[in-house]
Amino acid sequence: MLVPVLGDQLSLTLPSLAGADRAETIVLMMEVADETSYVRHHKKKLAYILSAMRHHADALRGDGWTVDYVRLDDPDNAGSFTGELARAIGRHDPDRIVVTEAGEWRVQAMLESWQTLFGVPVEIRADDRFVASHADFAQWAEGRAELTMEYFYRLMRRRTGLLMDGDRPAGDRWNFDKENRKPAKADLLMPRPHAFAPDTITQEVLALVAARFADHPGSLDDFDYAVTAQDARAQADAFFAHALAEFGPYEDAMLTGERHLWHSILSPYINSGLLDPLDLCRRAEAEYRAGRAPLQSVEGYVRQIIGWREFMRGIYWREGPDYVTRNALGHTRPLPGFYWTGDTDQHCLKEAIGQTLATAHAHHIQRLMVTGNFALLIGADPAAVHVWYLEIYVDAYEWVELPNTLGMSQFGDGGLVGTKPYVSSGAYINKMSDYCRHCRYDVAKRTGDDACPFNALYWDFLARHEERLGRNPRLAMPYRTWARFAAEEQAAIRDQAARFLATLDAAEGGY
Ligand code: FAD
Ligand code: DLZ
Ligand code: SF4
Repeated sequence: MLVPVLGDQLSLTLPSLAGADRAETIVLMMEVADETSYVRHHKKKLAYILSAMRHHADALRGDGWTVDYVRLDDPDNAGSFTGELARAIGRHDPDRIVVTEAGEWRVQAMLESWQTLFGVPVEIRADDRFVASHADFAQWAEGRAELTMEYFYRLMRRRTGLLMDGDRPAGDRWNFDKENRKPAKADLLMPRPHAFAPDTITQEVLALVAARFADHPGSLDDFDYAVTAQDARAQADAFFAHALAEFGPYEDAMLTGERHLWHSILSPYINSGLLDPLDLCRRAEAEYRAGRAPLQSVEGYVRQIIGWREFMRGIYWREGPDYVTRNALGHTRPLPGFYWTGDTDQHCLKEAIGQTLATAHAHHIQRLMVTGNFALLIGADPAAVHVWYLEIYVDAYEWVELPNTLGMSQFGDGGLVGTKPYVSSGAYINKMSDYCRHCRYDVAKRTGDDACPFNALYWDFLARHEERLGRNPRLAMPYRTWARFAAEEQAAIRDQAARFLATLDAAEGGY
C-alpha cells in the first residue's frame, strides 16, 4: 500500500495512516516544483514547509514507517504530485493508494484523477483534524439566509464540549469580545515566542531556498520557526504559560517594533499538522479551569480556532473552486509595489509589511485592519490581494487564506463571510496602536499634504459604493456622518482621495 503524505499533512495520526500495517506500507513524501512555485511563496514559508517535511519524514521513520522521500533537487524529480506518484508506482507497484483529502480544490482534483489515471484503487479519506466535516458544515448552512459565524461557533462549542458547563456556556455567555479590544503599551515583560536555531536539516533547506528561489519575496535571515512537533509543542507551552492570560484583552492591539504581542504564533504548526488544534483548545480550557487564565482570553482563543478557523474551511469548500473569482465591488486596481518592499511613508503599512517580509507572519489585526483595510480602500483587485496573502504568510494555504482575504477582508463575496466591509479611517488604527505617533501623516486630518491617507480613502470608499452599501444597517452611522459633511468638504475629500490614488497608479511595481 502507498500512502502519499502532503506538505500540510505532517501529523503522525493522519487518517490515511490509521489502521495501516507498517510492514506493508510505503509512505511517500514529495517536494515538487508545482507546489513550491504555484505562487511566489515567501522564502521563509518555503524553508519552513520543506524543513518541517524533512523532519516529519524522520519522525515517521522513528515511528516505524518506511518513508520514500523525494527531494526537490533530485535530478529525476517530475515536478508535480501526479508525476511523482507515477514514478513511485513504478518503484513500489502498490496494490492500492490511501491518501487524506487535500486542503484545496487544485490538489483535491489531482487526488481524484489518480485512480483513473493509474488504474490503481485510490481511497481518499476525510481529514479528521477538523471538528466539522464538509457534510456537517453543509448541513448547518442549509436553508440559512445568512451564515453567521457566531451561531456556527456555538454549535462547535456544544459539539466539542469546550467551555461548556452542562448545556450552558462557561460564564453564562458565549462571547466576551466586549471586554477585549484594548490598546497595549510597550512592556519589557511582554512575552516573546521561542526562537529555534536552525539544525543541519534546516540549514540545508535554507541554502536550497536561497539558491533556487532568490526571486521570491521575503527574507531568510534569522529563520527561527520550529520545524518539529516537539519544538512546536515547546512554543505552545510558552504561549500557555506566558501569553494566553492576556490574549483576549490585547487581541486587536498593535505596537511599533512589537511583532507578536500576546498572540500564539502557532498557526504555521497547526495548519501543517504539527499541532492538533483541538488539543490546544483543551489546554487553553484547562488553564481557565485551573484559574490561571481568565475566561475572556480563553474564550477568545477557543473562538478563533473552533469558530473562525472551522468556519473559514466550511465556506471554502461550500463555495466551490470559483469562489476565488468573486469580486462583488468590481475592484481592479493592482496592489501597490510597496507590498513587496515595505517602502512607504505610511508608518502602519511600513510596520505591517516590513515585519511580514522579515518573518512571513503578522498578527490578525495587522492583516485585517492595516494591509487588508488599505487594499480594500484603494479598490485593489481581490484576486491580486489573495495571491499576495497566499504567498507572503507562513501559515497560508488556500482553504484558510482565501475566505479570510477575499471574503472577510476584501468583501469580494459580497457579504458572505462578513456582513459589512472591514474598512476604517486612520482613527481605528490610532485607537488600537501607537503607529500614528510615529508617522509623518496627521491622523486627525482628512485633507492637505500631511493628512492621513486612510481618512480621505475611507470616505471616498463609502461615497463610491453608496449604491451598494448605503442601505447596510451596519454602515448607517458612517453614511449619516458623510451626509452631514458640507458639499465643499465632501468634494475636497474626494479630490484628496483621487490625487492619492493617481499617485499610487503612477508608481512602479505591483500586480
Ligand atoms: P492567534 O492570534 O494566536 O490566534 C489563535 C489561532 O486561531 C491561530 O493560530 C489560528 O489557528 C486561529 N485563527 C485566528 N483567526 C483566524 C481566522 N480568521 N481564520 C482562521 N484561523 C484563525 N490564518 C491562517 O492560518 N492562514 C492564513 O492564510 C490566513 N490568512 C489571513 C488573511 C487575512 C486577510 C486575514 C485578515 C487573516 C488571515 N488569517 C490566516 C487569520 C489570522 O490572521 C491568523 O490565523 C493569525 O494571525 C495567526 O497567528 P497566531 O497563530 O499568532 O494567531
Ligand atoms: C505549500 C507547499 C509547498 C511550498 N511545497 C510543498 C511540497 O514541495 N510538497 C508538498 O507535499 N507540499 C508542499 N506544500 C503544501 C501543499 O501545497 C499542500 O499540501 C496543499 O496546499 C494542500 O492542498
Ligand atoms: Fe497609518 Fe494614517 Fe496612522 Fe500614518 S497616520 S500610521 S498612515 S493610520
